[in-house]
Amino acid sequence: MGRELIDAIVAMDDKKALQITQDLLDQGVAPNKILTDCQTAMEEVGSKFEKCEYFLPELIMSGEILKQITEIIKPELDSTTGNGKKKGKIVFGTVFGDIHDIGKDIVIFMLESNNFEVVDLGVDVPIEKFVESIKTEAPDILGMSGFLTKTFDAMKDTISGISEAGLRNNVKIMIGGGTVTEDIVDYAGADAFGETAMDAVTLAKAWMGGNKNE
Ligand code: B12
Repeated sequence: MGRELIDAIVAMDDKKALQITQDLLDQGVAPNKILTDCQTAMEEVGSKFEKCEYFLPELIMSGEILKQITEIIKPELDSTTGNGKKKGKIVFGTVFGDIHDIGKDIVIFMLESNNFEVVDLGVDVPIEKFVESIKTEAPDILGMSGFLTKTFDAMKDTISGISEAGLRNNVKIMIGGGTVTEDIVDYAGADAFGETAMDAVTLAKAWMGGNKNE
């Protein structure tokens, strides 16, 4: 069934992909497993794009399908609901030069579901906006998404800007998204990398002194 979902997304069959998602949820398949299949599908779409088998319209369409799937599974994702005391404040954004927001929005949703307060700066966020928000929002953590190889430099430049403003020790910084890997942590001067939205939650809980398995 997982493969069927992947194939439906890659074939841009939105109706089928949404139906399979609903069927999988009805069968009790974990929403995180569905998300993993979606990431696999997006990698396949991405590689077809690289090989010039797909073009920009397919990237856009796959993004639209994934957004709709996310809406269906959001209510089913694991969360520690409740209006309890917030565990910490996080400023989050996709770095400048980059407008990918699907992964970012899933991470923010998971953080909020796990009782973190998140300020979403959006996409293509200039260095100054990150710096300003650290001053005004005084977050515990800064999260940055980036999906293009060129955004490794945007992450590095943003963190340099934060250091130059004398604010680097005020926040823990986590990075992630599409092409980002563990190696970029040192390159950009961040504190940690996360591969999935759940990794972001685990990191945030660990940094705020919470129990990771809570
Ligand atoms: C959909 C898509 C688009 C859509 C985006 C729609 C949207 N609203 O986001 C559109 C059509 C706009 C787009 C545009 C472009 N795209 Co595009 N896109 C994709 C695609 C197919 C899927 C991305 C996606 O949504 N994945 C699904 C999500 C759920 O997964 P995720 O992003 O990895 O997020 C998860 C984790 O990474 C993690 N995470 C994410 N952020 C963070 C942050 C932290 C702190 C942590 C801990 C974790 C974390 O949690 C998320 C959930 O688990 C990827 C292919 C790929 N393999 O990713 C290409 C891809 C990213 N795009 C690519 C390119 C080249 C482009 C364009 C330059 C194309 C063009 N010629 O115009 C433009 C760039 C525009 C810009 N300036 O940003 C390339 C980048 C190549 C590179 N190495 O730089 C890719 C890799 C495709 C490819 N293989 O060639 N794209």
